[in-house]
Amino acid sequence: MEKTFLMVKPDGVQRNLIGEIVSRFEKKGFQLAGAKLMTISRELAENHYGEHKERPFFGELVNFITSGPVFAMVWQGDNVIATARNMMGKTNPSEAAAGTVRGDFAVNVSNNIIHGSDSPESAVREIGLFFKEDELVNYEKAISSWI
Ligand code: 3AN
Repeated sequence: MEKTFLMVKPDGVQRNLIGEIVSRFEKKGFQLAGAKLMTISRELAENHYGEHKERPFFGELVNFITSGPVFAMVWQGDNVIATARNMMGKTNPSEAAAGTVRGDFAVNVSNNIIHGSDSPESAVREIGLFFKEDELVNYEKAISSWI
């Protein structure tokens, strides 16, 4: 089953949005396969955001993501990578549609509440960066055949 990496960023944790965000993905019908509250080291942050190394906001991005705890998650389900991106909304919250996480809760592109893998390749890479194999749980849900 397809898996993606989602993370409530420090602003989302500070604003008590973990439950709201988890609830949205649960209600949609996706299955939580792993989760942990953690503080990201600079090394992990620089690795995770490696593709943005040359961008002018890279330093700010690393400072922000290491500034406080994040809630890292792995979710699974049909088309979860693309669907989760839709549920997150556009990177810039001022362009994110109402009903999306960023559209409903964020105003600033630097503090946009949630991260989600943008492709199957980044999902595999990011899950591997944040989770050990034995931290992911596979379990049957009786409801899974209904959605
Ligand atoms: P997304 O998180 O929607 O995949 P990316 O991968 O383009 O967006 O950017 C990664 C993160 O970098 C964003 N979540 C956002 O926090 C930050 N970011 C993107 N563009 C800017 C910008 N112009 N100024 C400041 N931060 C930015």
